[in-house]
Amino acid sequence: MTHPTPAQTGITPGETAEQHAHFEARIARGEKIEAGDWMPAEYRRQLIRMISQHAHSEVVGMLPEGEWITRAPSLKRKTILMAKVQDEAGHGQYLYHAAETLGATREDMLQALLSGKAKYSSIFNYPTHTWADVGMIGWLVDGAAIKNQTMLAGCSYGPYSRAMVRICSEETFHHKQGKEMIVAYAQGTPEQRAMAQDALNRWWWPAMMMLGPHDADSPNSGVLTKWGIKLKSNDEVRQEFINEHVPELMEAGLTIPDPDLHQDEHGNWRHGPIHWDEFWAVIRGEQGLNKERLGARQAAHDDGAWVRDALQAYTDRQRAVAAD
Ligand code: BYC
Repeated sequence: MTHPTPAQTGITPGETAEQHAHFEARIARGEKIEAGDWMPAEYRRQLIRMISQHAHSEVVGMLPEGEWITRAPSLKRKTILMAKVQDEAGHGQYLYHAAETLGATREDMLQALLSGKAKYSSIFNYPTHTWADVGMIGWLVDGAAIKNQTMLAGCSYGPYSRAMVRICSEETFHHKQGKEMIVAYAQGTPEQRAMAQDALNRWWWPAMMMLGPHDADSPNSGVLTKWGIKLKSNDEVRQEFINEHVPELMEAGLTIPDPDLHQDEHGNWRHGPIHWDEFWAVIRGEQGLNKERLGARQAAHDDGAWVRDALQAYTDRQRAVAAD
C-alpha cells in the first residue's frame, strides 16, 4: 500500500494536526503569515519553489527584451525599454529576498537555476524576432503576468504578497507601454501592421500557456489553494486574461490566431485547444531557447564573480575593523 506524500496531504512527519488547524485558522481569518511564524514544511517548500521560479523568470525575462535595447527605433522607445528591463532586475531582487525570508539562500537558488533544476517561465524560451515582439511582450506577457500577480498580491504569505503589490504597479507601466506601441503599429504603415500581426501570431499561444496547465493537470494547485497562496485557479486567471485582451486586440484591428475563439452565452471568450505538448517540451528544454537562456545567465554569473569577491573582501575587512 502506498502512503500519500506531504505534497498531497500538506502534512510532513513530525507536524501535528493541532499545528495545522491553528495555521489554517489564521489563514481563514485573513491573517498574513510572516517569516518567523510557524508554518508547515510543505507551505515553506511550495513558496520557495514558486517564488524562486518567479524570481528566475524576472531575471531570464530580461534577456529577450534586453537584446533590443541597442536596436530601439527611437530615443523614446529606448528609454522606455531600458526602464522596463531595469524594473525586471528589481523584481528579481524583491522576489529573491522574499524567498530568503523562508530560509532559501541566494547561492542555492541561483545554482538550481543554472543547473536546470529550477524552472522559469516557459514564455522566455521563445525568441524575439522583430521590434514588435517587444511591444507584444509588454501587452500580452505583462498583461497575463498582471492577472496572475494581482491575485498573488492577496496571498497568505506577507513578504510575497507585499512584493507583489509593488511589482504589479510597475507591471502596469510595462503593460501600457506595450499596448500603446502595438496599437500605434496596428494603425501604422502596412509594414508596421504586418509586423504587429506577426508578433501576435507568435506570442498569443505562449502567453496563454504561461498561466500554467489546465486545472485538472495542475498538481500544485490543491495545496496552494488550501493555504491561500493561489486565490484563483490557472484556468480562472487565463479566462480573465482572455476576456480583457480579446476585445482590445480586436479593437486594434488585429486577428487573434485561434479559429475556435468565440464568446459564450455568459460573455466569456472561449479559446480553442492549447498545444500542451509544446508547453511541456518548452519547459523540459527540448524546444525553444532554454540552452541559450541558461548559457547567457551562466556567463553573467561568471562575469559577476569579481563583484561578489569584492563585496566579500569588503565585508571581511569591515568585520576585522569592527573586531579591532
Ligand atoms: N513555465 O501545478 P502547476 C513576467 C510548472 S515573469 C514554467 O499548475 P503552479 C515578466 C510548475 O512549476 C512572470 N513552468 O504549478 C518578467 C509545476 O512544476 P513543478 C512569472 C510552469 O505553481 C520579465 C508544473 O508546471 N510569473 O511576467 O501551481 C519580463 C505544474 O504546474 C509554468 C510567475 O512565476 C510556466 N508557465 O502554477 C516580462 C508567477 N506553469 O514546479 C514579464 C508565480 C506551470 O511542480 N507563479 N509550470 O516542478 C505562479 O503563479 C504559478 O507557479 C503558476 C503555475 C501559475 C505559473
